Parts: sequence; structure tokens; C-alpha cells
Amino acid sequence: HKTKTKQCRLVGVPVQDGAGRLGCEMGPSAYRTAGIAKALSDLGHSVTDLGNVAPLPQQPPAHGNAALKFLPEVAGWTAALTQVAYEASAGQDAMPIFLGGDHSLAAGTLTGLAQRAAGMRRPLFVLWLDAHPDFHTLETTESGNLHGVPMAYATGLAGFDGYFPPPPARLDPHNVCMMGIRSVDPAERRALETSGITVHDMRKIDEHGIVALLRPFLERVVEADGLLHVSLDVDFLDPGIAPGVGTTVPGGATFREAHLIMEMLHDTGLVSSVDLVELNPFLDERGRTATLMVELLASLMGRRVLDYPTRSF
Ligand code: HAR
Ligand code: MN
Ligand code: MN
Ligand code: MN
Repeated sequence: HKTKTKQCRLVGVPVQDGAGRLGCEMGPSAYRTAGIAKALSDLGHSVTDLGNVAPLPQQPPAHGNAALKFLPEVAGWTAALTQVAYEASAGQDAMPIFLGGDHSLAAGTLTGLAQRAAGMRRPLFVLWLDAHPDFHTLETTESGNLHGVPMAYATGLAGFDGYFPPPPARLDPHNVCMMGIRSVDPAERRALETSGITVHDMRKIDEHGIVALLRPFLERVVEADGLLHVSLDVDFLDPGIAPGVGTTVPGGATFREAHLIMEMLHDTGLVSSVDLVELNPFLDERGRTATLMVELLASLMGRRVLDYPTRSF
């Protein structure tokens, strides 16, 4: 077995304005300290660190939802990241890896990657690994924390016009699969019901296991020769193994479930970009969460315990 060599491009995204607390700004540094570049180059990949992104100035008008926090700032990150995600995904075997930063960064990465996929005439699929669907609109969010809205923005729910940058392309909700979901607000639940998004909550994982849920989605990606983006939120994992996050939710994915997902993803050969989001190094314990996220990425990028033959889908 031989892993296909990818052009890994590390993109630091030190955004924390979308989270309800400080600390995610240190995420990119923690991943670099945890040895993310070496973990990838040890697997034979080419690795370029593009440094950190800076937000663009944006001046949206005041919004009727007074709870919204840092709307101009998050709009500014989104404007910058749409462009960066489009550029960093150019070329054969491109593999941008976005080092968050809170999950508001996905507003930019998903739309920039959707633009790239449209230009390549390939469908973009997204595996969303998170305790939360992040499916609020600017109207429905009650916390006002904008890490709770990126999936709604990227899939084209109403109400972002004039406040967030106009997206260059949209993500088809039918091509989104969410796993690990276990904290959903009422407005999100209603919006998800009619969205077309596939939602596998923790109960489904408990009842059916990872393989039975993930394989049908991956088969669709393979059949469509899609591009596959993986958005991995630290809080997908159980807080017992991943304490370095501001929004811990009990009952998360185990070490073994998470690694199995990464290994199955690698087997498809179709993962073309990754977000690593919500790491808060200020809340971590001696770097263990940063290190675990790097190890999961390594499994996704071809690290294996034994030399199994690649499973064909
Ligand atoms: N739904 C809640 C809110 O909107 C919690 C959102 C938390 N999101 C993240 N990323 N931590 O998934 O406030
Ligand atoms: Mn999230
Ligand atoms: Mn989350
Ligand atoms: Mn569709």
C-alpha cells in the first residue's frame, strides 16, 4: 500500500471572535508546536506553511438581532478566508489544512472550496464532525456567537445578505453529512428538518456504529468523484480525551471512533481539504488536545497501524 502524496498547505486562522470566550487565537500556534508539519512530512507529503491569515475590513450595517457579537469582525474573516480557501485549493493534489481558530472560519472555507469545486465541475461534499450543527442564521442565534452560523451561511439560508460577504458559490446541503451531533437549539432543529442535510447524532452512532453510517456517505462521494472537505470540531470528541475546547458537551466520540473515521476517510483517497477548529490551548492540559488532533489528522493522511490493503468503496 502506498499513500498518495499530497500538497499539504497549512493555513493558520487565528480567529476567536466567533466563540464566546478568548483563546482560540492560539490554536494555530498550538498545532505548530504539536508538530503538525512533521507529522505530515513523515508520511511522505509535501508540506508548506502559508502562515496566518488576517481578516479584511468589512462594515456591515447594524443588525436587528442585538445579541450578535463581532459581526463586522467575523464578516471580515469570512471575506478573507473565502479567497484564501479558493487559492489554497488550486492545483493537482492540493490539500489545504485550516488551523483554527473557532468554527466561524468555516463560513469562509466552505464557500471558497465550493467555488473551487464549481470551477472543477466536481461536486463538493462535506463531512461535519461536531457536537453542534452550527446551523443558526443571524436572526435565530440567541447566544450571538457566530461560530454557530457557518453551515447556514454556506448552504444559503436566508438573512446573511448585506451582513456577510456574498458567497461566490453555495454548498449543496444534500452533500453534507454531520456526525457526532448532540447539542442542537430548537431553531436549528427546525431548520435542519427541511434542509436536506444528513444528520447522524450520537444516538445513531451508538445504535449503528460508525461504519454503517459513514460508508453510504463515502460511497456517494466516490460515485460522484466528489471533492471531500472534512470540518473537524474539537468538541466532536469526548471531553475526557479532548478537554481543550470552550464548548465541551458530554458523550462525545471516543478515541477509537474518531480514528476509525479518519482511516475510512483516508481509504477513499478523496479528502481534499480539512478544517481543524475550536481548539482552545488556554483550556488544554499539557497540549494533549492539540496532540490528539494532530494524530487524528495523521490517520486521515495515511498513518496506519498495520499495512492493511486499502479498502475499496
Ligand atoms: N448552538 C449554540 C449557539 O449557537 C452553540 C454553538 C456552539 N458552536 C460551537 N461550534 N462550539 O460547534 O450558541
Ligand atoms: Mn462547530
Ligand atoms: Mn461544536
Ligand atoms: Mn441537491
